[in-house]
Order: sequence, then structure tokens, then C-alpha cells
Amino acid sequence: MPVNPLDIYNVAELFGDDERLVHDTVKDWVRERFLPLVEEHYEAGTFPTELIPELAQLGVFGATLPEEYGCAGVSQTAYGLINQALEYGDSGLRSFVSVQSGLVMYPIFAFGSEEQKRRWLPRLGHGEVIGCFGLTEPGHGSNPGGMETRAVPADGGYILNGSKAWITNGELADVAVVWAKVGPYRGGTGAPPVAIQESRQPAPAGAPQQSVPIRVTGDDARATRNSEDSSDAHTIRGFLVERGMPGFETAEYKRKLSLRASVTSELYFKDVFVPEDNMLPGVQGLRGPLSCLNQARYGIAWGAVGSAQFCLEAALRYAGERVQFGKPIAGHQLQQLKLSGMSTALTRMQLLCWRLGQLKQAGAASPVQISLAKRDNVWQARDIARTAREIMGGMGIMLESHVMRHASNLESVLTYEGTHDVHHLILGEALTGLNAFE
Ligand code: TGC
Ligand code: FAD
Repeated sequence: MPVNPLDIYNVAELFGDDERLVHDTVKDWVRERFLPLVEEHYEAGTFPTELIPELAQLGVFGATLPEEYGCAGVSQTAYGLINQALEYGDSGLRSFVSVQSGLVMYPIFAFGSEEQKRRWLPRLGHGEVIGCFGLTEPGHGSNPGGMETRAVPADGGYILNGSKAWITNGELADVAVVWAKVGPYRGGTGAPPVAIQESRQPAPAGAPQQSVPIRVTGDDARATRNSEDSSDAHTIRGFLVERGMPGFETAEYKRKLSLRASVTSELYFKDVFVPEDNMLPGVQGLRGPLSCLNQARYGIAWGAVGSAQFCLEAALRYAGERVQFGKPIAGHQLQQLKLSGMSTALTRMQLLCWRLGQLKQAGAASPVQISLAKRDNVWQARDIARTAREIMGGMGIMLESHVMRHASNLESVLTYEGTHDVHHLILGEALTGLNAFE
């Protein structure tokens, strides 16, 4: 009996007709409109901004949010399938949509005032306005609770000082959801590492510099420990910082070897006045940004399935056509072992997402369940992409084969939204009750 190589267990049967339709519509668009452009953009290190209106037309921005804010109101599973279809194209494409949806529209929806929701959500949903999410700092990646960016209360608002690192869509964004501690600004403790200084556009004059612990000894070690202070994490608030606010600047990383068709930037805040009305009133503390990460990590778990499907499909096609030692390489046992392993891993990934989608729709998906799926699906997808590259021999390293682009992208996906290690520690703590972070 013939099998569907991209869905051995007929997982698609478990989705509703409308959910399958959403997936197929986005996947067709990715094939017809995105894939023909991706090589050029990947080489140039640019995101295809010309496609933003079409993405908006597809209804993918903030797709689970209610129609009253101009969104599609689809199920969590449909949203997962949107991510799957987008990442079949490129992780950077899925990133663009998941940041806009899970990290910008979600916090405004969940923690914003009614006025903030009415002002921002319809325009973000229609792609007229682009957003980014600033949590990570040069000195605080896995441990965002140590952040140094400060919002000092002032007449009618706050004065923001600090910087954010590695921010997807930063340079493109009209509005940044920025997380900062409310309290006195203590200033940075050092300079960014040389590698980063060289790879990005110059920081704006007067931009605050923050600590990046690269090689930490003596006094540096003490400074790093002090700057890692998370004891005031309960003062963290979210701010909507708008492009054009005096003192707010962005600078793009230019020499990435991964996620090249995606814009990644630093954000700088030098005495930026943010009106009171631009603070998200509904949440305080680290739980605010971490709740948003649940949304984005959920999308990533599904997205990894799309990337894996692309790579398995490409490897199967190539192995069927490439003849060595008198027969297609697909007929050699070693290649079948690899293909079978890829297909088995993909099947597990799909089943995990299906169940996670059900839990999320019921409002019962815990952060630990989402974390496990993000970690393991990305790990499996990276392995599948690397194996596809191997099966395709020399051709596998070429841009037109696409699989090394996927493998390279997945290095970023493994790191952002909580590194692979951090997600092991999250599950480890849930299993043992012991915190191994510190
Ligand atoms: P901890 O003490 O565990 O928690 C502090 C407060 O937060 C609550 N909490 C959560 N709430 C909702 N969802 C979650 N997933 C949560 N995890 C924790 C927790 O209950 C507590 O609440 P409360 O009310 O009691 O105060 O915090 P910790 O400082 O020990 O840190 C825990 C840790 C390490 C797991 C966390 O900081 C972490 O996840 N680190 C990884 C950082 C990360 O993922 N950064 C992502 C930045 S954004 C990004 O990468 C975008 S990529 C975009 C793209 O797709 O292109
Ligand atoms: P670090 O935290 O310095 O980690 C370095 C290494 O140490 C990792 O291997 C890590 O697993 C390990 N490690 C750290 N802590 C522990 C521990 N307790 N125990 C054992 N090992 C540990 N951030 C945003 O806020 N918004 C964005 O839009 C965004 N987009 C991104 C886009 C890209 C392309 C990339 C690469 C990153 C992006 N990030 C974004 C930042 C991302 O979330 C961070 O890179 C990530 O959280 C890891 O932080 P770090 O790079 O500083 O690594």
C-alpha cells in the first residue's frame, strides 16, 4: 500500500477540513510566491518585504486573535499548521510571522488596554505596521531576569535607557514591545564583543553600551555577577516604543550565516520618553515576556515540522534520481536507513504537535509541554536537514538545493526562544523539582 512520505500516519486526517484548508492555502502560496524569491533574498541577507501585503491577505498575522480586532480567529491547530506551511519555505519567513503574531500582537491583546488593542491590532493584523519584541540584551540572553534596560518614572510617562540584542524585525519595526525594569538606570558595565561590533552597522552616537561577558576574569567577573542580578525582575514592565520617538535607534546585524532571509537588529534607547499610555497595563514581572514566549515556542514546534518535510521530500527526490554504482542511491541500504530514520522522526514530531494543538486549544498546554515540543522538534528537524544535506552529496551544499539553508536556519531556531539546553533544564526542573539554572 503506498504511503504519503510526508505524513506516514495520516496525521492530516486528525485536523478539521477548515484547518487543512488553511494549511494547504498557505503552503501553495509558499511554493508559488515565496520559494522562487528565497534564494535571492537569502544570498543578499534580506527579508522579502514585498510579500508582506500578501501575507496579510492570507490572514496569518495574529491568526488566532478575534475578528473584532481584524484577525482571522482560527484555532490553535490551524495557527500551528500556518507555521508549518511557512517554515516549509524558510525559518525566517515563519519567524517574521511568529514575532508579529505571538510576540507583538499577543502581548498587546493579552496585556494591553482596550485603547492599545484598538489602535494597534487591526494595523498589525493587516501588515500595515510591523512589530518586534525586545527581551534579550547583549549581556542577558538565557537569563532575561538580569536585564539592565530601565524605565525611570517621569512626568506623564517613563524615560527609557538601555539596549536589546538579536531582535528579529528590529530594523523593519514601526513598534517595539520592549521589556524593561522600572527603577534607576545604573548604566552599562562594558563594551559589546568585537565580533558583534564588526558584524552590525555602527551603533548610533551616544547609544548606551551594555555588558557582554565573553571572557570573564577578576573585576570583569564581579561586574558580570552584579549585572546578572534578577532580584528586581518583579519590576519588569512592557512598553510600546514607537519608531520616531527621539532617542530610539536600531542597527542591523549584517554578517549572519543563519536565518539570512530575516532581519536581526539591536535596539538602543537613549533617554527615550515613553508616554504612560504606551505601557502595557495588564502584566508585571518576568511572567509577562515569558508568557509571550509560550506563544512563539508553540509556533516553532509546528514550524520545525514544515522544515523537516521540505528536507525529507528533497532528499527522497534526489535519492530517487541520483544514480551511483548502477542504481539510484535510494536503492542502497545505507541511504534507506537514513531516509527511514528521517521519516520516523518526522512522524513523532507531527504527532506531538497534533496533541499539543489540542491541549493549547483547550487552554491546557503547560509551559513545560510547549518547551519539550520546541526543543525536541527543532532538534529532530536540524538532524533531518543535516541528513538531507548528506544524502544530496556535493549538490547538498548548493543554495538551489535549499536543504543547507534549512539546516543553517535551524541553528538559530535551536538557540532562540530558549536554547536547547535551557529547555532541557526547564523539563529537568519539572521532573525533579530542582532548579539547575543557577
Ligand atoms: P522563573 O523564576 O522561573 O519565572 C519568573 C516568573 O515567570 C513565570 N514563568 C512563566 N510564565 C509563563 N510562561 C512561562 N513559560 C514561564 N516561565 C516562568 C514564573 O511562574 C514566575 O512567575 P511569578 O509570577 O511567580 O513571578 O524565572 P527565571 O529567572 O528562573 O528564568 C527561567 C528561564 C531560564 C526558564 C527563563 O528565563 C527562560 O525561558 N529563558 C530563556 C530566554 C528566552 O527564551 N528568550 C527568548 C527571547 S525572544 C526570542 O528569542 C525571539 S526569537 C523570534 C523569532 O522567532 O525570530
Ligand atoms: P547565552 O544565554 O549566553 O547562552 C550561551 C550558551 O550557554 C548556550 O549554549 C546556552 O544553552 C548555555 N547556557 C546558558 N545558561 C545556561 C545554564 N544555566 N546552564 C547550562 N547552559 C547554559 N531575542 C529577543 O528578545 N527578540 C527577538 O526577536 C530575538 N530574535 C532572535 C533572532 C536570532 C537570529 C537569534 C540568534 C536570537 C534572537 N533572540 C531574540 C535572542 C535569543 O533569544 C537568544 O540568543 C537566546 O535566548 C540565547 O541567549 P544568548 O545568545 O545570549 O546565549
